Amino acid sequence: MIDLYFWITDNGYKARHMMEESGLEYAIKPVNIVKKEQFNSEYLKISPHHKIPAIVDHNGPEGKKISLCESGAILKYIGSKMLDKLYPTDPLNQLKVDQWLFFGSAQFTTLAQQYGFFMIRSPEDIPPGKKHYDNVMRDMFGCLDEHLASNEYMADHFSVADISMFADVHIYGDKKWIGFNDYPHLKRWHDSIEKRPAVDRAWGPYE
Ligand SMILES: N[C@@H](CCC(=O)N[C@@H](CS)C(=O)NCC(=O)O)C(=O)O
Repeated sequence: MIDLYFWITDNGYKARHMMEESGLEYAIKPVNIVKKEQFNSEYLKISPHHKIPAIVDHNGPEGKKISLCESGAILKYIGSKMLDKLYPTDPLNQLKVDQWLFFGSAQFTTLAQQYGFFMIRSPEDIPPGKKHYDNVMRDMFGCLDEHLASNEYMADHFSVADISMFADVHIYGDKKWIGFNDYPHLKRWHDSIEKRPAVDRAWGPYE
């Protein structure tokens, strides 16, 4: 059994999508970050930098109970439990997946969160911040679109790399934000992933 510490954010949905793809038994433990529950002392032992998502696997390596935070590490860990399905064991394929998995968690989502801050959550209107992150997001959408013009998925097959990117493409691909008009290949990729039953379950109600 795996406990998933979750809230309804891009990173939360990434981890929940991963759990749904894995078929592993898991239970959602909501951590309401609006109510600052991520600062509870028990939770900080699992996620020292007060972030969701995190997991506790009661049957981790060597049967030991482990905890893990950072969405990229969680995707890789759960993918590795799935016997080659979403995180390849072959070293060359692994490199391709790692490149885009790290891009997804270290670059894409981190900057998408800044876009979200300036466009949606900032209490003040800050036009230079909006302009900067709008350019950054369009640059990243363009890079993904170009890659997907000649690749069905981020690596050779559907993998944790795609899961890592999907949540923010899904949120900011909405026409209210960046939209897909200039990114037809990214739209094709997004729409094919959106149809996966695991996505439907992961983005549905959690209680
Ligand atoms: N690099 C981390 C980022 C996680 C993150 O930014 N989590 C946000 C929600 S999406 C959070 O928990 N924020 C609460 C806080 O910063 O206190 C990951 O990929 O898991």
